[in-house]
Amino acid sequence: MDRTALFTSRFTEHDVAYDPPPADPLHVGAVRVLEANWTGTSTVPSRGLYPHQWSWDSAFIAIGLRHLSPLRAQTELETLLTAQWADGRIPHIVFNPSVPLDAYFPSPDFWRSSTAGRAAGAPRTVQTSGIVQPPVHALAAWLVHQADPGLSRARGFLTRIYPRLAAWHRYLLHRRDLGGAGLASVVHPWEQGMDNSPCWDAPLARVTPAPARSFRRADLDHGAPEDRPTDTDYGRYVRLATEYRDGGYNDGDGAQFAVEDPAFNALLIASEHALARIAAELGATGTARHARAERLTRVLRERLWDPAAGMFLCRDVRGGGLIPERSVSGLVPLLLPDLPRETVAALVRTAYGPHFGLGGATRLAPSYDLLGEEFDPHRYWRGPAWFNTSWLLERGLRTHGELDRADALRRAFLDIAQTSRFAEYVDPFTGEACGATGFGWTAALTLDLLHTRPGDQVSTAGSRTFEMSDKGGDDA
Ligand code: 9WN
Repeated sequence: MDRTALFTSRFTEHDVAYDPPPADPLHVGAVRVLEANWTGTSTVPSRGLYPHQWSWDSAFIAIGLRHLSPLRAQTELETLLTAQWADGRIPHIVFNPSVPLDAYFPSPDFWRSSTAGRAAGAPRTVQTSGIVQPPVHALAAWLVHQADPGLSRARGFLTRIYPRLAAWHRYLLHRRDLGGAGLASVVHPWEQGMDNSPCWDAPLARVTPAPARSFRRADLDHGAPEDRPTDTDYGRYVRLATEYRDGGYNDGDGAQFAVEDPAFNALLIASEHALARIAAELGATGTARHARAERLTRVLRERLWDPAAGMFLCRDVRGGGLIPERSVSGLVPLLLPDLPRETVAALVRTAYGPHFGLGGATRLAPSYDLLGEEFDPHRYWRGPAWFNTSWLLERGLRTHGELDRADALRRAFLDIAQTSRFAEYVDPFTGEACGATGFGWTAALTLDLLHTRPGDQVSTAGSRTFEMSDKGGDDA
């Protein structure tokens, strides 16, 4: 397909925010993936494996899509937010009713959102899951706004979505503060987004798996069993989701799995800064939100920093301690600019040391400790590299002035995105493609990095604390 066709077919000229798009084959390939995965109102992560709308996927996708079509990027987030529950939660999946039930498990008839979720305020018009995913949304909304503020203001984009994003953060900061210290807990491994991480092994060991015959795994229709979670782990995921559903998706003290995760909370803090900027854009003051984000950054350090590991760890709220497993999640807080200088230095040392191998053995950040007993370069979230986490680290490095390292990671990301055909994830040593190809966030974040200049100190994160060159002015 030639470039003109790409931009006159469904991305109309009106959509395109800059003129003209580069004739770079990587750019063209990324656009093609986003075209193929677009449903008319949102973008699927993958046509085969993940044929519905996923929450944090859509936020990452909007961040890339804004370079092509700010209108479509706004629509992506708006579609997701129409599925928000009255208690503020944004569900991790919004189901497409035209996709057959057996295309993905757990399907809408498992979650039963409109009945089991009634008391929690699930929408009646759309079927969703009942759990959540990391809160990248306010960050994405602010970046999308910045791509075309005129269009955003004309459409009342931020005015309409601000109350929904504020309710989302309220839900996480209050209903999900299961540890009582101010951080949000996840109540299911799928909520954190790194489903099969060895960090969950200890808290999951307390969960009795649902019998294998009680459900049918659709993921094995698409992926090799040795790369996917085991049946026992799947049985535990199903048990946890079933109990949450049968309790009416109520967030009391009942959850047997409750974990404070560093990436989930770092993204919440980054999004809280972004929400402060959105408030300021709408004429309110952002001071309280910025202050809260700074306070949460301190709590994150107090609760989850492990000096010996030189990184953040997960806290098992039910088991009562830090989980001694090193996951890439524990490096993601690097994107928080209020971290003390020595914390930043330790995180960079850890990322570039023997456990994660950046700048040496690995090309992109592995999802799990290279030296960990459970490390496997191909099994889901137990070693392979995902593009969204490397993008977050790239942003973090740039935020803290580690420009040479950020540029090298950006280069590796772009090279591997191209050679892997926008894979879902890759072998961290070789860049060999794993899982699905034509993956939504891989293509979208490729576009975002193509729009980043090497040596650029300004992060795209958009909150005051991310925009190094910004002089403030958030309290209009
Ligand atoms: C469960 C869609 C999602 C991602 C997650 C990734 C995987 C689902 C699954 O796919 O999770 O939500 O079936 O394994 O782990 O991060 O959002 O791309």
